Amino acid sequence: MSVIVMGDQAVGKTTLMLELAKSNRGNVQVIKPSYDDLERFTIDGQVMPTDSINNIPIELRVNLSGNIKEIKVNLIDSPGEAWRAEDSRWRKANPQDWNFLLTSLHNAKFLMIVMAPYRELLKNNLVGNDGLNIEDIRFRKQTQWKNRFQEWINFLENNARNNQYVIFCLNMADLFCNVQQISEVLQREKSINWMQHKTNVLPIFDNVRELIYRFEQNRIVKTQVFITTYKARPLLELPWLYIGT
Ligand SMILES: Nc1nc2c(ncn2[C@@H]2O[C@H](COP(=O)(O)OP(=O)(O)O)[C@@H](O)[C@H]2O)c(=O)[nH]1
Ligand SMILES: [Mg+2]
Repeated sequence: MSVIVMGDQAVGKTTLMLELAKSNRGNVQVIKPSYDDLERFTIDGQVMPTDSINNIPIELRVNLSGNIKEIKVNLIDSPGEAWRAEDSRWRKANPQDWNFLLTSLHNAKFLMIVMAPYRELLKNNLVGNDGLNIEDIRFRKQTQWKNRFQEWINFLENNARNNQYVIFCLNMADLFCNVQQISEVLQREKSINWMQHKTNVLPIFDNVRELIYRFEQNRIVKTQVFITTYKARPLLELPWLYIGT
């Protein structure tokens, strides 16, 4: 099965994949490729901006409440420019790549949309601790963030099939909530009730909840929402447990 990872520039798409391969502990293990193989996506320990489409076959071992399952996933990482809705410069300059992405999207079982948090959601101290600035252009103001979300919905309405699993990941959770605390709660859970999970996470998507509901109305497969961060393993793994279920 294939998973396509979409999202604007520098929101953490590549990091989510790389970090998953970094550790062999936890409920999701990357059997192949090794982190060393994936290091070609980094330079001096930093993730390089993705300037081309990377189609990476990975083998995962997921532990679903004691039930071990090995899954093969074709992970398609993409450059953020490809998804810029406001101008299609990249698409015009790279027609073949764009075609490949659209075809991949059409054939994928899971569509993962990674987003940075909006500015008002951020906690000043957490952002500061990470050496980031709240004014960073990745952190859109709430209204702009909502508009961007609407653009994703429009895009999905035009390009996604209604039996594909759409996953919204609000990444960089470490900048807006206590990820340690959430991780501990997650680790205590024996099995995950995905409906309940969605109910728990949706309040963070409150300003776009109506957009999500409207989008879902005519879909065979409902959407799923996550808050993710590479800084807390349980949150990093969760979308993959869902995919493995
Ligand atoms: N604080 C924080 N920074 C992150 C997180 N994920 C990614 N980043 C940072 O965001 C930058 C862009 O990440 P990258 O994976 O290249 O984004 P991509 O362009 O979407 O693939 C890097 O400097 C990462 O270290 C996260 O969960 N928390
Ligand atoms: Mg990238």
